Amino acid sequence: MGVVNVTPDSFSDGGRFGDAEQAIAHGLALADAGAAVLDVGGESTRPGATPVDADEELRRTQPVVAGLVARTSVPVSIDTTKAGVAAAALEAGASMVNDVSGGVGDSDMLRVVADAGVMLVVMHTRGTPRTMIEETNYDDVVRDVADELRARVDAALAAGVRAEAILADPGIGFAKTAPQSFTLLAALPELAARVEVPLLVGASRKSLFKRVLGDAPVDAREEATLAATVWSFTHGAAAVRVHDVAASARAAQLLDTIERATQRGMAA
Ligand code: PMM
Repeated sequence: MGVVNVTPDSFSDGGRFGDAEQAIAHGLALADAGAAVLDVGGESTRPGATPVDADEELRRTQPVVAGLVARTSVPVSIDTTKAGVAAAALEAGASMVNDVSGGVGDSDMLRVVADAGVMLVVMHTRGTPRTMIEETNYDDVVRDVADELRARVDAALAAGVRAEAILADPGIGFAKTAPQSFTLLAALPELAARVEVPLLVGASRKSLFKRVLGDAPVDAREEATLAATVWSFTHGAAAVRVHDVAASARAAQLLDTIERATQRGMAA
């Protein structure tokens, strides 16, 4: 999944793609680089970020969703917690909703997704981007995140979303300290087994890498992101959400080749 942020305050691309045409061009480049899905988002979820209203989010995302749907066959996802923004994007041809609130942020969201029959990403978080820094008390972070995520999956199923249409995301950096995020990455196989739907992992350029890289600039987090991609794909994740699609897509291609050779080796 390639990230197409259309926000003036996103920490990772600093609003460089704030203009719709630039965002569309960026999305098309990610599609060329091998993205399987393009994830368009108009509200920053950075810790402490100020919320934007639905009108502003629509103004940012709608032209980009429509432009990408018109110009590429790669499926488009809308990264939003608002049912109205999701509905408008689906109307414009998006085929996936990525909800970082896991369907909790807007009581109409799960119904909108179920009615449209599209794919849904339910991500684990607690509170809102403003409050999540305070919400990191877990008895056992792996078990608690798995249980809370599974509850979100069950709510989506109860609303009529098909099981095959759901991806679950542990929410790296959302209501988690850096050590908790690393613990979740370490426990991906256990999470996948507990949650029982395919996992998506979004670690790209996140601040947890500061722990390892010190104060290196954001661009230097790409190597760490690639390591997280390889780790995720070899430990039970079905998908990753990244800014630099080319590197992760090449790594995925290599992993597929090794996997096929392993299977041939076992069959021989
Ligand atoms: N992270 C961000 C935004 N949306 N969606 C999912 N499913 N998973 C994530 O980890 C996630 C997300 C924040 O990162 P960005 O500002 O770099 O897009």
